Amino acid sequence: MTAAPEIRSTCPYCGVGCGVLLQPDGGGGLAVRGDPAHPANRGRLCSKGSALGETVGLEGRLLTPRVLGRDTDWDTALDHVAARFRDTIATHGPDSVAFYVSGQLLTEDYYVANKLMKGFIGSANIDTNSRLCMASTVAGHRRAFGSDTVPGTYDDLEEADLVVLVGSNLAWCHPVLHQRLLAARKARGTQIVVIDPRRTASCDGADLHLPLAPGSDVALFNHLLAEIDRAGAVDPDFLTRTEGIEAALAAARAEDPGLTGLDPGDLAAFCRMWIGTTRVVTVFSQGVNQSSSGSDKVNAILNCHLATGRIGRPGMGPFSVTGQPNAMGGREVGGLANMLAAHLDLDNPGHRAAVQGFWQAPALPQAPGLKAVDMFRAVADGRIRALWVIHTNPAVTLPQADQVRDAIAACPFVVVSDITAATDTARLAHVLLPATAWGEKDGTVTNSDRTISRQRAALPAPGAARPDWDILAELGRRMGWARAFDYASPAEIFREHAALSGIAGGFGRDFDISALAGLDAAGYAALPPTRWPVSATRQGGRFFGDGRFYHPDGKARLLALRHRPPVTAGGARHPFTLNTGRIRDQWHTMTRTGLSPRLSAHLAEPFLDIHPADAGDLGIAPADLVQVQNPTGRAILRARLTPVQARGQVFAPIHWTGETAPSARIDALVPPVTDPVSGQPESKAARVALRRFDAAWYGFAVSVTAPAFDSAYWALARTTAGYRAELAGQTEPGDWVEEARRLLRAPEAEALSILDAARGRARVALYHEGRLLGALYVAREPVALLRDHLATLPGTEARQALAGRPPADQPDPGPVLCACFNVGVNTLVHAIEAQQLMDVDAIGAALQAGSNCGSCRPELAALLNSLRQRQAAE
Ligand SMILES: Nc1nc2c(c(=O)[nH]1)N[C@H]1C(S)=C(S)[C@@H](COP(=O)(O)OP(=O)(O)OC[C@H]3O[C@@H](n4cnc5c(=O)[nH]c(N)nc54)[C@H](O)[C@@H]3O)O[C@H]1N2
Ligand SMILES: Nc1nc2c(c(=O)[nH]1)N[C@H]1C(S)=C(S)[C@@H](COP(=O)(O)OP(=O)(O)OC[C@H]3O[C@@H](n4cnc5c(=O)[nH]c(N)nc54)[C@H](O)[C@@H]3O)O[C@H]1N2
Ligand code: SF4
Ligand SMILES: [Mo]
Repeated sequence: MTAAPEIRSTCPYCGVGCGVLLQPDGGGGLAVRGDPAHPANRGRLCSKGSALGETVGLEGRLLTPRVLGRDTDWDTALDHVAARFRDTIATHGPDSVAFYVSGQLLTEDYYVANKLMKGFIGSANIDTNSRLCMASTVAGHRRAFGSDTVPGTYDDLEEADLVVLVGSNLAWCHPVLHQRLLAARKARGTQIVVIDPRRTASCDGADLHLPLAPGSDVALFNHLLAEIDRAGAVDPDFLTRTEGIEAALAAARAEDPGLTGLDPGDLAAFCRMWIGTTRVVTVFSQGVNQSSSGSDKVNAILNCHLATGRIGRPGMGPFSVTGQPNAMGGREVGGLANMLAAHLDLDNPGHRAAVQGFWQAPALPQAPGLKAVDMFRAVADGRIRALWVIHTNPAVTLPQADQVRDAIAACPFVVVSDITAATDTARLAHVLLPATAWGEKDGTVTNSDRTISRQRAALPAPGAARPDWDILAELGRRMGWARAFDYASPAEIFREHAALSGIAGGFGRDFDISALAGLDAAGYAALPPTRWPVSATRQGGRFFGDGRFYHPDGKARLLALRHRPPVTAGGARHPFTLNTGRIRDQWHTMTRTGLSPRLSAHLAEPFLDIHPADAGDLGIAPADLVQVQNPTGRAILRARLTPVQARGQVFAPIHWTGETAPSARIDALVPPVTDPVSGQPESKAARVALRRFDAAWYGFAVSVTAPAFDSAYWALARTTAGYRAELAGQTEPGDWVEEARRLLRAPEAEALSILDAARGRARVALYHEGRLLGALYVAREPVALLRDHLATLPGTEARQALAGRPPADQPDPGPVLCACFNVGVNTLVHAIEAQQLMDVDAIGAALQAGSNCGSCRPELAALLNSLRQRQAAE
């Protein structure tokens, strides 16, 4: 029997939008490899894309609709939702309901959600997690260009001579794009500068790292603009296509570059490099967007590119890399509360009339709806009485997450569409609707460089799960708009979306894919990756090289900007700036990546990175737990002492939740401060106080089944053998053997134990018919154990589990660094020293590490570097 042909699709994670080839195994599994024909990745995948096959199982999936915790059928669930929405609107008006959606929805899903809320319910109360992600860029683009247009393409990163990464950890967050950049650097010597308060994996291989003071990007780029002018590097011809240079320059000259806290020599070197390199691309991401001055940061960067005319030509331009797989598609359909559809403006009566006519909609809102943070404020104070959350987890990821969680819990009617019921948000829903997941659904996504790619189904829809567009359309029909929501396929929706973009094109807007409006089912099925615009007159390419912009006069705007410090609260009582962000191998709230043992091995526990001197001042030792606190909330995290953190700043990852580590919900600490223009929250500059968390006991556990923890601190991760967990508590139980049986949910298990009550030490191994069900290791200080070894034992006959380390003849590989080939740090150090491996490629040749997806290459380089430094010091 020959295998069925591979199915082309797109990775569901980051905005790079890599093409994948899927091969179903016939038993519900999928083999996944990079698509060599996709222009974004040309066959490459990062660690997350490579592990997609480990995340498609049905374990934990929501498979039937549920009303008030009871399984039911679609008719019952949707009739109930339609009735509650209708009643709420009838009693309290259309603005008493809201949708909170996601940049991970497919364009077709998103289009239907936006049409239903803005066109038919008649409210603009639809906002999206893109508010937490891309809103400042959208605002900055619109202010400068008159439209939300990404001018360049990925090729520009390869054709540039200088690439500046501002607030972007490209190595971990857009790994395949970073690999493309590093390959270009090898081929043509591209220079790389990283502008980030902390030293990240993206700094390995960079020429210069500018550790600027948090929130000081406007001061930095204002200084650059003033220097551009002083050096005579402005482009007078291009400036005729812009307005505002004089005011922008006056503001820039008045700025104090000392606000950046940077070494003047480094600052001067950066300006020289930027000014002296025509082919310069400035990449920016959440260090720019997620700020109370986010839109100004964006415009400060755009100012420099406009002043020099370095935009829209090969190898030059500002480049916003988008986070989510369809952040761009969401902007195209107008999914934000202040946008219409097809990049049309909600506040433009002509645009409104055109969309209303096209949709044959009863009413269109005249004013913007509530932006994410305000939307949940309105949920909290009862203005919003019916809420539908689709494909996002706001109880974890919004600022002030504990208060948001409480507001959702108190909302009279909450609907959640998800692929699992085990999320902090889904647990609060009155109605849960099961959506088909990546791999099961069909539609399109647009990546950071405007390339529209198809996601295609390779697996059947499990249980009663339905695609998000289908659920939304069904609700539209049940609310009385049968004709407007009479969709039978995503292809039909895509055609309508493409036709509407033609109307926008008629208004002279950038987003025009009208040439795809006639796509038939076969054409949609076969649609290859296509960069917009796609109209009768335009095909892909770059924007703005010709100096034509989308403001009514056709010109761009430079803005006069001044540095505004992050909005902080707490003062001297909260002396640390809390920076937050991502780690290499997890995706947001981990509902997918957390299922993969390989991905969970990289960093298995939430942490707080802190400078060793700050930790010393506070009496915090490595591996201690730290309590982080401010007026908004608190968290408990594991301390990692590291000089990559500047003094006075700490960093924590965003990924842990009530499901995986309830004390590590980091947004519990982020106050609801937003950028005044974009409404995007300041997610990277909360002020916090720290102190050592005094635990009475610390524990480590491994288990075949999901344990049931309730201690003050716990963090759970998947392993090939089941689970591993870190624990800590404030009161010691009387009997550790019984406690182990309770926590590991094995009340009947046989126990082997070593107990030393006087010193507070306990080791308990639980067996059933000779196989290890789980084990618990406890001490009064953080327990030192060979965790990676112990994590492999559950399910085996391991009699030596109590020893806490492998038998003497079995070397301990150490924490996994290369997820693809499961290579641990100890194995690497040993091989590097024994075989004199000099570079990352040599490591790959010897151990395979780093030779598949390449995501760990920056860490391999850092390891080599630190060994070299150690040797030099010896
Ligand atoms: N592995 C992984 N990849 C992802 C995701 C994921 O969850 N996991 N999520 C995706 C999504 S949705 C997004 S939005 C992107 C985000 O991608 P990135 O923006 O690259 O990621 P972050 O870690 O949020 O933040 C980037 C950097 O901003 C820095 N920063 C903080 N404050 C400042 C400041 O004031 N100025 C400057 N210049 N820098 C600052 C932080 O130190 C951090 O290193 O990643 C996408 N890719
Ligand atoms: N402090 C701090 N907070 C942040 C950030 C930060 O850097 N710092 N970053 C912000 C950013 S940039 C982002 S993008 C957000 C991300 O935050 P969220 O969007 O809230 O996080 P996700 O885990 O991506 O949530 C996606 C949800 O959709 C579900 N899901 C998966 N597939 C499907 C499907 O096909 N259909 C449906 N209906 N559901 C599905 C998943 O199970 C999961 O529950 O977090 C933001 N919050
Ligand atoms: S870089 Fe990685 S996560 Fe992003 S789209 Fe490509 S494979 Fe997926
Ligand atoms: Mo994002």
